[in-house]
This record gives sequence, structure tokens and C-alpha cells, in this order.
Amino acid sequence: MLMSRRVVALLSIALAVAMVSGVAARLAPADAGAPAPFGPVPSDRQLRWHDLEFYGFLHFGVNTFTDREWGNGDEDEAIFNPSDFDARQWAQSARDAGMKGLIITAKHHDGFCLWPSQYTEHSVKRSPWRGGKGDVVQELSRACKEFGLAFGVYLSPWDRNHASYARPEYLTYYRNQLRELLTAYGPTFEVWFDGANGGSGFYGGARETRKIDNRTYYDWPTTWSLVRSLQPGAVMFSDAGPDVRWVGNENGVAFETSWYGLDSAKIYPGDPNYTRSGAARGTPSAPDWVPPEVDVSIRPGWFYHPAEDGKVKSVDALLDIYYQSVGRGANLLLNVPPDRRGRLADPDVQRLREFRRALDAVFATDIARTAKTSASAVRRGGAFAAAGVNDGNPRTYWATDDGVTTGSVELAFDRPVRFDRLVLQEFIALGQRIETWRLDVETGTGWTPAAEGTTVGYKRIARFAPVTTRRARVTITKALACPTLSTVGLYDSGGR
Ligand code: FUL
Repeated sequence: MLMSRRVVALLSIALAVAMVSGVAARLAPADAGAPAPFGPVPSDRQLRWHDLEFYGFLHFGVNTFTDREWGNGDEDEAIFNPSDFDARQWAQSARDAGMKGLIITAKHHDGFCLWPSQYTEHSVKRSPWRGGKGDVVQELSRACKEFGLAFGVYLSPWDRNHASYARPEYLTYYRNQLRELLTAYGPTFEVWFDGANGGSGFYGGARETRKIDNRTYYDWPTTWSLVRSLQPGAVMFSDAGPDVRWVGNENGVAFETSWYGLDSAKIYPGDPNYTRSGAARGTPSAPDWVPPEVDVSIRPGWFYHPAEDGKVKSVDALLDIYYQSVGRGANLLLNVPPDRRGRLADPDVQRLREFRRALDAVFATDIARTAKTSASAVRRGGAFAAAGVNDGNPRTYWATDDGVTTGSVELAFDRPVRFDRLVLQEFIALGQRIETWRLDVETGTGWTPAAEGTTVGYKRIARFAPVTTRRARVTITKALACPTLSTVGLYDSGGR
């Protein structure tokens, strides 16, 4: 194809703009001398996802009305009838809790669709709610927009209602539904693919057990490319990614040592050996960047059950979950199930509010911002000074020369300061590098260790006994390549 000079010029401008708004924009200013990326690195969509940190899960559907966790697929659509549905209340509570997005079970294993899919009658279309004209997904996507939240969908691959489940035709149905969800409701930040398959179900009246081979049946690459084409900005979650991986448990706990590397080619969604194989904890040398997400419910169940109103997790339990997920470099997906009114239940809303208050109190003031910084060594040929760790700018970072894999940053204060929380962040656009670190404080008689730990990645939060000092030092004691640190934060929890 022949191109005119004008077209070539326009194309190069477009390329330059794309570079500035893409990868290049993530690097610090004037960093021609930046370390070369090490190992797998995040895509732009993954970088945006890391920044979300904490968002909510909404399990809602026929189970809400039958008091079950897994519907069989033969539920009468008429039972779905929330008395006081209010998606704005969900979004407002989520925003007030500090969540950055919401993911809804548009279809759970029972196959009932919360939107009026044109491919099935097993949906809100046949419900008395809003006279059969309702659309939960639409009301939620609008509410998310109004309250500044990202919007995501869960579409269960296992469908206990559909007659053709376990046959190839079902995949066409599944992808048609994805197309509906990913075209009619605006931008989607995450698409959640559940690996569960319990076998038995209604299946259009067959009432039998249908197990599939997770390795081959779903033909995931075809579905993934459909999602990519419809929503290029969305990350896809499953046991095996491709963008975000399951952490391997539903207790709210990420691994203490958590690498983002995964060898995607070796695993598949729904792999029963996923947790046992060690893939869930990540591997430093693996080829793909697939960070973990921690999914956990604020109640014992995923769906709302009146009997669990008194079993909403305590603020302390939620704080532990936060420190063991976000504080270990994972994202936190906290489930808060709407009740039969179609509202988040009062005890949950109350608890979310208390949880936010507690977190805000701990992280109100970053004491490190007032410190003067120095470093054992600074990378030559660019702007990589220690000052990058406490300037509040995630794009500036301290780095060492290539081949220098240990080093420390010191923070000096004018007067003694007290703290018991440390926040570290690597500049992950260039990969995950830090293997171990230690925090020392000057006590008057020398340096004493206050905390130590392993991987950092997007974020590490350490809790330790309160210390009062004028000097604190973070040492990277082991790294896979020259380390980068974009944040050293210090906080006083006040005993919370
Ligand atoms: C599991 C499902 O079986 C549960 O019902 C729930 O949706 C949870 C988040 O994932 O695999």
C-alpha cells in the first residue's frame, strides 16, 4: 500500500501521542536512564486495575429469595421480586466505604439473568419486578457512573438452567450473553470468570449431572479475544488470568510472599490443582504478569441470608483482611450481598462505614512526607533520588544502578515521630523486583529493626509495635534486579 507523506506524518504523530499516553507516560520524567523492565510487566489495563486496590462484589439473584447459595436452575422467575430495589444505595454505600468499583453476578450458576437477555426467558423479563421491564445490570451501571465507581460483571460459565450446557452450542449462548453485557452497559473494568462446576442441574428439564472438561470445553482463548475486542480496557479474572488470577482461597488472605508472575500456558480456569500446584502464590521467574485478587464475603455466604444478619464480619476482621490482601500487593474484592428488598442490608452498610472510618483514621497522615531523604546509592544518569519515595508522586522513584540489588533509603525528621505502619510501593511498570526488605529505626543507641518482610509489588503494608524516632531506614536486602521504590509511607494507627 502506498502512503502519501501527509499520511505518514499523521501516523507518526498518532504513534507519538499513543506512546506519551501509554507506556512512556508511566515512566518518571527524564528517565532515559531508567532501569530496563525486568521480567513480566503489567499492561496499561493491569496498571489501572492495580490502582483500584479495593472494590465490591454483589451476589444477587434467585438465591437471594430461596435462601440458597447455589440455585439448581429450575427456580421460578417470579420469585425474583425485590420490594425496594435501589442500586444507587449499593453504589453510594460502596463509594462511602472507599470501594473503587462494583462487580455484579449478572448470572450465577442457576442461570437466572439479571438483565433482559434476548437469548433466554430465564431472566428478569419474567419477574414481577418492575412489571418484567426491569434491568438490574443497567440500573447498577448507571449508579456506578453517578457515584464515580468502575463497573464490572460476573457471568457464570456453569449454567444449571440451560438445556445445551456441556454441549458446543452453549458456548455460542455464553458468548452472545457476554456480547450483550459488554456492549450495552458502558465501560467495564473487570470480567469475572468463575471456575466452579458442581455437575448436577436442571439443564432445560433433563435434570442430570453434566461435568465438563475444564481444560478443553470452554475454549477460553476465543472468549478472551471476544472480551478484548468489546472491552479492551477490561481485565479478565479467572484461576488462570489472563489478566488477574484467583488467590486460591475465599478467606480474604493473600500469600505473605506474593509474586505477580504466572506461567499461564501451564494452567487453565477451573484447574482443580490450581491451589495445590503453587500457581496461586505466583512465581518470580514466570513469563506472564497475572496479579492476585482476593475475593471474600462480608458474611459467611456469598448471597444474602437473613440468618446471617448477626454474622457480618467485625471491623477488626475486615482490617485484618485489608492488611492481608491490599497490604500484600493483591486487590481486595469484598462481597456485600443485597437483601430481599434489593438494598444492602443495614448491618453491612453500618459495618462498611465503621471499616472506612477505621482505615481513614490509620492512614490520615503520611508522616514520611515531612522527612528529608538520603540513600546508600542512587542510580546515575537520571532523576532517581531518594526524594522520589516521599513526594506523594507515584511516578517518581528511587532506583540503584544496574547490578546493585541491595541498598537503603533513610528518612530523617526534625523532631521525633511515632509510627507503627509502613507502606512500600515498587514502580511496577518496570516489573516486580524486591524479594526482601527491612525497616530499622534509630533509637539513640543505634539502629534497631522494627519490621521486615518479603515481596512488595504494587503495595506492601507492614504492621509493627509503635516506635518513636527521628530516623528511619528502609533497606532492600534482596532483589532480583536493581530495585525501584516509589513510596515509603509511615503512619501512626493510634492503636487501631
Ligand atoms: C465460587 C462460586 O461457586 C460461589 O457461589 C461464588 O460465586 C464465588 C465467588 O465463586 O466459585
